[in-house]
Amino acid sequence: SFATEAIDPQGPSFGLSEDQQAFQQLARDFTAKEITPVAAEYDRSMKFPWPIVKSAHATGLMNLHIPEEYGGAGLSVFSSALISEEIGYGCTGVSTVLEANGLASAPVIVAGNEQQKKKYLGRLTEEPLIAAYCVTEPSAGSDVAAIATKAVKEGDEYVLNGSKLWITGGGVADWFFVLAVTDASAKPNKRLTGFIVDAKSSGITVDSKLLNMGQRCSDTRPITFENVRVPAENRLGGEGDGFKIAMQAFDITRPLVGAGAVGLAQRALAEAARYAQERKTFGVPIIQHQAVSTMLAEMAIGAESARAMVWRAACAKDANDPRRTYYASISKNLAGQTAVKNSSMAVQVYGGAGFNEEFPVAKLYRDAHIFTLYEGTHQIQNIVIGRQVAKDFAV
Ligand code: CS8
Ligand code: FAD
Repeated sequence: SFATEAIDPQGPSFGLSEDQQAFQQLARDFTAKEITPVAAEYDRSMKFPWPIVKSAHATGLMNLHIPEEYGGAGLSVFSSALISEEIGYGCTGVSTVLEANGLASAPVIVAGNEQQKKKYLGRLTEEPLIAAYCVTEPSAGSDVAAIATKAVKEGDEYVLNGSKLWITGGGVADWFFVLAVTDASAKPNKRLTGFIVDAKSSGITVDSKLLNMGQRCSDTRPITFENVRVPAENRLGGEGDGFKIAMQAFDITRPLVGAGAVGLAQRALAEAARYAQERKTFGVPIIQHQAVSTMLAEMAIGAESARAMVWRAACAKDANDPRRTYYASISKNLAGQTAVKNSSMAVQVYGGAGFNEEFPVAKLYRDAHIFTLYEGTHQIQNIVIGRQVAKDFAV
């Protein structure tokens, strides 16, 4: 019967190992000391948070999934998610800065040869450097297969021409992962090839930093490649492998982006719950008004369920589960929506103060929306999920 059913110690568990608790605590302490106190000022100044990057690098909170043989932390996606949530709790501008490095290094981890990994992953682990992932273009974001940047082979080099848009870390990067068309006549997902491009290569123009609604310390830029010569040894995998490499990177990073969104959702809950116990109306703290406590309950439901889904997706990737892409999309979608909803409810709980930048929740509200856009929009995650559902229930 149910009552006597043995609990399988190898089965699902939400308990964290000692190591995982230690990573989580390290990130929590780092966030409390080095991120939360300065988050509002970085939001205002829009400066790139170099001091935080350097300190995170020294503390071992960057380059989490780079394998140890290249100097990285060699952490599972699950443990990385624990850390991303903590950092996102302090400031998702900062978590985006740090995660974008993870995104740029993911194609190299997935498809790089030994020499490429040593050189480019090694650089990131030796020094606090930034790398950027250049896929999106002015005329193609969701439809990755439709990008137009070209790479033409000439001898033992490729010549790159084209424009990328919305590139996180674009103005501060040491190297780029660039996706380009190598065979325009091939079927859409065989047209593309991935390259590692040194940022100092001649022919690269990085435009001014874009003024975004939120996450303003993160550096987002347009980048143009004009006759940029890339050594053939910097090609990742074979010609035509680029689309799949770019997608495989998302299997790692979508749960981690989701984790950052959970951090924001949890922060919104914490700020709102504290405020609701201090602010009084009609003679009682507003938390005693059921309409307010219901908002807090909904925020808690959102944060807890999004976290559970992020953990599920991270474990699926770590286990190389064939459904990892599906779970990654569900986690990113749920966590992104939850961040938007929780930050919106936090503004509501604060009343007029929620609309004012002196209080923390206005920033959360502005920072949240990007989670439904970057790393694949809400609608694109639903396409990935919907395709799996159609397969699961094929008639
Ligand atoms: O185009 C795909 C997509 O995901 N679009 C969204 C683009 C996106 O997410 N962009 C994000 C840019 S980076 C960014 O925003 C960074 S933000 C800053 C850092 C943040 C850090 C906090 C799509 C719409 C899902 C699919 O496109 P289609 O053209 O329909 O292709 P498919 O038919 O689905 O697939 C073609 C082939 O590729 C294979 N595939 C697809 N996904 C995967 C994964 N792993 C391995 N292989 C994959 N995940 C698929 O199986 C097809 O293979 P075939 O052999 O052709 O059958
Ligand atoms: P579009 O693709 O033009 O979509 C517009 C709207 O149409 C969206 O609502 C979308 O969901 C919807 N839509 C599109 N196609 C469909 C469909 N088939 N079905 C239903 N709805 C659809 N990119 C990088 O490569 N590297 C980065 O580092 C990076 N960082 C970013 C940082 C920021 C701050 C921002 C804003 C963007 C960043 N991006 C980056 C780009 C981001 O991934 C794209 O903006 C995103 O994938 C959407 O592409 P798009 O903006 O071209 O929108």
